[in-house]
Amino acid sequence: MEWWRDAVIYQIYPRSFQDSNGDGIGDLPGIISRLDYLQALGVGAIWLSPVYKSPNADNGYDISDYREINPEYGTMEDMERLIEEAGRRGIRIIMDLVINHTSTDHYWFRQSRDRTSEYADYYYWRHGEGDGGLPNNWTGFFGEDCWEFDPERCEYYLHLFAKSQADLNYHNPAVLEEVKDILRFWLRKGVAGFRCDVINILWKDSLASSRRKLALTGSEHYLSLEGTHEILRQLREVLDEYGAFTVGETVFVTPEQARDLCGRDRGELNMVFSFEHMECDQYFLKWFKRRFQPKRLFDCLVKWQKELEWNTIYLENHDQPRSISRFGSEAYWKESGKLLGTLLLTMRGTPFLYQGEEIGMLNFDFTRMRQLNDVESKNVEKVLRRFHLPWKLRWKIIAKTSRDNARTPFQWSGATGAGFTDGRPWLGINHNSETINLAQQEEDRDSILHWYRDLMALRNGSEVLRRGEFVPLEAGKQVFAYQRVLGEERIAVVLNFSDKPAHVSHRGEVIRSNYGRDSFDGALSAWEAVILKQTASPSSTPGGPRSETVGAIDDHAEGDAEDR
Ligand code: ISL
Ligand code: CA
Repeated sequence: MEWWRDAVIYQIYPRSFQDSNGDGIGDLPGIISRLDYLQALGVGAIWLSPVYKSPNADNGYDISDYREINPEYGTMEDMERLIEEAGRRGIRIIMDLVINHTSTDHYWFRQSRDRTSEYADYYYWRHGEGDGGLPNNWTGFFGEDCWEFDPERCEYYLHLFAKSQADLNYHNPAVLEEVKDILRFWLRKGVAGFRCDVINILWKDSLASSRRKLALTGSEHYLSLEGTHEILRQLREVLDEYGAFTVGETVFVTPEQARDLCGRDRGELNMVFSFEHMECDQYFLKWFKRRFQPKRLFDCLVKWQKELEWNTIYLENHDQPRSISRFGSEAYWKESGKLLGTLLLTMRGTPFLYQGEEIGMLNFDFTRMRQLNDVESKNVEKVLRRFHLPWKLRWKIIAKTSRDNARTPFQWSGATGAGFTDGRPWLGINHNSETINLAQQEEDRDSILHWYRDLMALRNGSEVLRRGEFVPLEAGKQVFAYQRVLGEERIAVVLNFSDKPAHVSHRGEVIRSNYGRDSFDGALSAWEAVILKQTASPSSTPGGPRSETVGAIDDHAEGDAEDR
């Protein structure tokens, strides 16, 4: 039934995965040609970032036809073949569902410009305030105003993202009916479910101006409101006809709001992508980076592990910088890559692995704006310029945060084009592709790739790793340790997030070590990750320790004596 509790889900950013025809753009036949690779890796489902028809202002997150495949990626026949070929390998396909907005190229929007058309109210159209003023003072996600004037209709339309991504108006019931039909269309083709883009902002309760904030002025009028819950319940009815699964991308959610969106009894989503752990290395907004302090990440992960019965686990996606560059150490690239993989694959929840993470791909080494494609980076650079920030500082901010860091083509080999394309890639290939690539790591038994493959097999074959309770043991300045507990079984994971060595009191029989150890005396080298099999101590009752607060090293010496 709930297959998604047992699977590792792999995210593909189609544009950058595998090109099959030399035009420099990844495509569906390219993905099909790599299904054997994904099957051998141990993937249970693929989440495809959007492949629908789109003018690509935001690389597919601006959809102009929900029932057509972007010709750059292939045809509907290719898509059907992908679903079938993946299914044959035991891999489900999850589509990206972007229903907060459509492209302004969408037929609905084009019709909507005419006030007499049946689509007139599909979007939020408003008059400006006074002379030249916008309908309200809200600000958008990409650092701009969120109203654009349309000369044909002589009104403004709302766009919380880029100018060409117009927000749909769910106060018009016809819009939701359209969306239900789109779901049915894809479910009938055999997709297993949807990743729902910015799904907690669908419902806007009013378009009133509000008090100016540093960012997202107006968001109290649309973040996780009851109207959105109602929409999700209605969509669930359709999804249930097909036994389909959903994961919602939910911006700015608290654990409490997340429970309301994906709790078992709610009949809405199955899980959510929360953002709090992605914000532990910033002040308020991602543009204001702060030094990464591992403890902040650990505390946040523990909080979410405790607060939700089940949720997603992820360290990367197409909007975030690469995790080694961010939470690991490029100097200890291999060790920290394996450590982050261990974290991803041993916590409780459904792991989402982003393409390239399994070979330790790093942030893009671009040096100028010209090399970027990301609409968000371009907009933000403009805003920073308006604030007269010097180029050096602007660049520092963009280089660390640009979404293109994770969007460079997959590094399949050390050849020109990195095995991704024979042509000119749509976005630059990282210069490190000569050393960091799949072909090299297939040969090297000690590679990050082999570590992932091995841990995925371990997880797929271990009920305690898939379903066990999460019990925090230690969340210090550099060491994160936790147990997974199921009945009598106990597995401890000990991770040293530092270039410096560490010492811990946890013991057990070594199942995996990224330093190849076969016994463990508590000493951890730089970026060392060990997985230990422990025996249950008579004093600890299963489930009991879950309610404990995260203790310091010495508070958790229990079980030591026995395990040694
Ligand atoms: O990327 C972010 C942080 O830099 C977020 O603000 C992001 O815009 C937000 O998570 C919404 O993301 C999703 O919807 C966007 C699209 O650009 C993203 O790629 C998508 O993941 C608009 O559809
Ligand atoms: Ca292509």
